[in-house]
Amino acid sequence: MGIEKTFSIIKPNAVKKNAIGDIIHQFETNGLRVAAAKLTILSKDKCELFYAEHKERPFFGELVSFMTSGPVLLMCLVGENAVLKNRELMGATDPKKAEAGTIRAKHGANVGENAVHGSDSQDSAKRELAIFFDKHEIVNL
Ligand code: FUP
Repeated sequence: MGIEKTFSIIKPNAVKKNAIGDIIHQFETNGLRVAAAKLTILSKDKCELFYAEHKERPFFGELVSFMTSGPVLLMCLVGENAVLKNRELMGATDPKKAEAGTIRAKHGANVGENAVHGSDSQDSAKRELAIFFDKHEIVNL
């Protein structure tokens, strides 16, 4: 609780459909601020490190191949209760099960191409931010 940082990715399918602005608008109108941002294409190595907990899952290969298939927007979001707030705004992992109005309901294509990633805890946020950002790249707001 309190002011937190969380890690967010706008995934290749959402970048491709030109939804970056709409997704950031959802964050900004719901109390989250962008404290760092990078548009990049993930390397296979970094992507596998990032998703290491899913290594043994049957969808791992497909997940890495999708996440490295085009540009993504990596962000640090800051705000009150940011980890949970971001998860609420994203909606359920499977866009078909995500509540209407959530980012995944609006921009997700299927459970793999689900438009956004958001850290699931403060510990994950710290680990994930450290993979993609140097400390000095995250501004104090
Ligand atoms: P979430 O925390 O909502 O991103 O969901 P998970 O950590 O369970 O899943 C991580 C990523 O694995 C999802 F974004 C998409 C992918 N995934 C699949 O491709 N197939 C599945 O059946 C489950 C997850």
